[in-house]
Order: sequence, then C-alpha cells, then structure tokens
Amino acid sequence: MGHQRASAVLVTGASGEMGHGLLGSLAAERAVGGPAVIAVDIRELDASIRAKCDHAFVGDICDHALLERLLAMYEITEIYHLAALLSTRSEFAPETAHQVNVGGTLNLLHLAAEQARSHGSTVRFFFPSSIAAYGMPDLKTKHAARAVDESSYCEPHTMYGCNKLAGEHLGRYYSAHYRKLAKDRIAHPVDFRSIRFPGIISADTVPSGGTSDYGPEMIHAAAAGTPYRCFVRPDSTIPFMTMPEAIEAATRLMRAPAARLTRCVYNVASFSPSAEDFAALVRDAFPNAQIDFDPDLGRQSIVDSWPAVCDDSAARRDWGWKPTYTLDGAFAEYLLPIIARRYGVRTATAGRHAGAPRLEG
Ligand code: AKB
Repeated sequence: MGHQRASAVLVTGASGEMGHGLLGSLAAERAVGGPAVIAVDIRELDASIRAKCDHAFVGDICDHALLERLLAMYEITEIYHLAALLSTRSEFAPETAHQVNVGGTLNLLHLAAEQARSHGSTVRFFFPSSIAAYGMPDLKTKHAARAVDESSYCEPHTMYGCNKLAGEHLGRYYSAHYRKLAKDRIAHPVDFRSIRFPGIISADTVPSGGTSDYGPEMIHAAAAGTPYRCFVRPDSTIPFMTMPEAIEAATRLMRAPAARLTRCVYNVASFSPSAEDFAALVRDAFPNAQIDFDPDLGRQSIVDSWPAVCDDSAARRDWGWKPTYTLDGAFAEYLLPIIARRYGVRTATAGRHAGAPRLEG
C-alpha cells in the first residue's frame, strides 16, 4: 500500500455551535468528491455530527502528540479552527482562556506550517475572530460612531477579545513573515483568512459562555415556555447574524481566490437589533413569553464596549459577502419555523411569514 496520506480538511471545536453548521456544509462537499473531513474536539461529538466526518478525534488542541498524530495520518490542506473559550467564560479564567485561545491557535498554525513544509503547498486556515476584538472607550463614543471598520477601536476590554486580536496577528505572521531569518524558511506556508463575527443566532443550538447569548437565549426560552431574565439593558445594541449566514460567510471567504483578498481579517454583519427589538419580535411570536431585563453590570460593560454597527464593505468588495436576512426575515424565514418545530409549538405569527422581507438575491 502506498504511503500517500489522504487529503483532509481539519475542523477544531467541531462539536460547538459553528462546528454543527460547518460540518453539514463540508459533508455536502465531501459527498461530491471533496476532501476528507477530520474533526477534533475536547468533547465527544454527538452522533448526528459524528456521521458527517471521516474521522473524529476527542482531544485537546494544546496536545502536541495529538497534532503530531494528525500530521502523520493526513495531508491537511485546510483548517477551520473553531475551538475557543468565549467572552463571558474567559473572564472567569483569563489565563486558561489565553492558553486555549492563543496557545491552541499557535499550535494549529504551527501544524499548518509543518503540513505545508511536508506536502509542499500552502494550507488555507480559517480563524473565526469576533467583534470582541473591538473596544469602544465609552457609550458616548459607541453611540456617536458610524459603522466601525477593521482598523478602528481595536483595544478590546476582554481577555477573549485580546485573544482574538492576538490570533489575527499570529495568522498574519504565519502567512507573510514566518521564520523570516531562517535559511530553510518556506514562504507563505499558511493562507490565513479571518472574519470578525458578530453575535450569531442558531435555530438548532443554544450558545453558552458568550456575552451575545442573550439574543438566542431569549428566543429559545420563549419557545420552551421558560421565563427569561435578560442580562443586558433593553437599549443594548450590537451586530448579529444567523448561523447559516455565518457558515456561508466562512466557506465563501475560504473559497475566494487569494488574488481578490486585500486583507486577512474582515467584518461581516447582517442586522443590529437592540435587546428590546429582540424582545418585541419574540413577544409577537410567543405572546405568553415572560421576558424581563435585569442587567448584569459586568456583562453589560462588555456589550457596551462592542460596536453597534460594523462596516463590512471590504468583505462585500473583495469576496462578495452579502447578508441573507433582515432581522424580520431572520425571524420569519429561519428562526421561528425551525424553533417552533424543535419545541413542538405554534407561533402566533405562523402563516404571516410568507413574503417576509428578504434581502435582494
Ligand atoms: C461571545 O459572545 O463571546 C461571542 C462573540 C460575540 O464572539 N458570541
């Protein structure tokens, strides 16, 4: 038998919210001859997503032995590095968050560079950054700011935001400057591509450990008939998008010709509702929903430090990003129909969904 290693796409953090959605997309490509899909997570993958992978490893992305094993078994051509501790959880264990979020990212970038050296071609690397990379100095500045571009206000207030910014810089280094003085350096081993995601809302999964979680938590709680105490003020406003849009953005960026890209890191966003905007749409769909507001001052200060609106013109120009939904369309066409089925309930707005506002195709 030859010693040809199978070509593979590696997904870390595969059992997380984004992993669920991404594996579905990669499995569809696999079904028509795409590369093998290898998943790594610290937790066992549930059967539904395990079935979408060629191989699933339970392990720690900080475990060098595990990464060496992957290096020996596969010719990894692409990496989606989703494993991370999110913003709220990271504030309770900031040093651990740094080890996982930055140390883990460094390990994966090193694996990518070693893969490139081993098989002689650049490894495409997707890194989900976040609006947490921004740090608006105060609410006055946040309210006065127009759409924030990728070069503005990059002074994060959280360890998670610092970690995401560090990951972006490391990725840029591995792409353009890796081992700059070494005689045996290889130029451009990694093709690093990153998106600063806003809050993401999935109809299929409920997030944990994030500070933008109040949006999805509110909707899922109403469908489950559970009272919801929102941990931010009603006027709190940050960018959000749906999970299908986030997966589409990540795969579209990874498929874009390198020559089209003018930067490594891009903003994307679909809509910027306030927490009260969310509550009004949820009450419209679930008139018995019990929603009240009881701000957690710490988590509120994190949300207040994130921009209300992000400028995604670079992504639109370079690789054709455009949102799928308006806020109303996201509820009517994606969130409510799937969530109602998931919880076995009817929404008061069912049937009113036809012809919901959808962005031009
Ligand atoms: C979080 O809330 O920490 C994440 C994010 C905005 O990156 N969802």
